[in-house]
Amino acid sequence: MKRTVLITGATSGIGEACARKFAEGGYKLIITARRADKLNALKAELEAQGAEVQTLVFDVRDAAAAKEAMQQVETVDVLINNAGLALGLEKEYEGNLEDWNVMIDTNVKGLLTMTRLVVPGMVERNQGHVINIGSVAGDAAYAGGNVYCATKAAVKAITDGLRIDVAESAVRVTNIKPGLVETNFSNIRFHGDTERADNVYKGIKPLTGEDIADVAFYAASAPAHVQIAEVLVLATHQASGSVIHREK
Ligand code: NDP
Ligand code: 8X3
Repeated sequence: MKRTVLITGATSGIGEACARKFAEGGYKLIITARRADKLNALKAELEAQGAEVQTLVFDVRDAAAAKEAMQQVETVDVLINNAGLALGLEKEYEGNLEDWNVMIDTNVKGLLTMTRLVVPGMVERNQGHVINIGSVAGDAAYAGGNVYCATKAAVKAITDGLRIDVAESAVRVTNIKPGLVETNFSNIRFHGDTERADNVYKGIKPLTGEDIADVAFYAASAPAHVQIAEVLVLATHQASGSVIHREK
């Protein structure tokens, strides 16, 4: 029987690349995000290639909406908690309170909501895999990263905590921590300032969503006794969240 992957934030970047990769790998897909038009376009594209795709439109910050949407879901074998964002790069003492709330509510509380909704079924079936998309930003703060870095440090602690709590079961838990990945991430971070967003990737060949999808797919495909607990994936000329070598 086909395995099912549920991917949050599948309308762009890493989540969209995961959808393509897992569809190609023979999974049944449940793709979720807020933008119905983008989800439907991806569904049509993947179904034309023979995949079975269900879409769920909800905001991961809305726990009631997530719960209601999940009532349409039977079994999830792999949950990819990917929906997330950074907003702003201000100094912590000059930051925007609303931006902070959105990041914390999405990256931390949204991920927890999905975990709480999906993992009980995995434990009951003694089978499943949770793949959280953390970040190099969670390893150490960088200038202006403050609250975003904190949310990704929280993702690390939440992932490690879940791994401990399901250790008696066959459920596997993975934290993938990418460095610079060229997606819509920086456009969102800089509130649509495309020039500033483009500068993030100047002078370095960044990772792509596909690079991260490959790692997620590998983790999900490893033999059942192998748990890829954590993976830090950086572009070759990036050494940490703040050390990036750029060609002039
Ligand atoms: P994108 O902006 O390209 O994609 C973000 C996705 O998240 C979109 O599909 C968006 O869908 C979804 N999303 C955002 N907020 C919500 C919400 N409240 N509810 C539901 N879905 C939401 O960025 P990336 O692909 O780069 O980011 C994906 C993940 O990877 C994030 O967690 C990010 O922190 C992490 N990451 C990114 C890195 C990078 O350099 N790009 C590096 C390390 C980690 P929609 O708007 O349709 O709801
Ligand atoms: C996204 C990567 O380095 O911009 O998590 O924080 S970074």
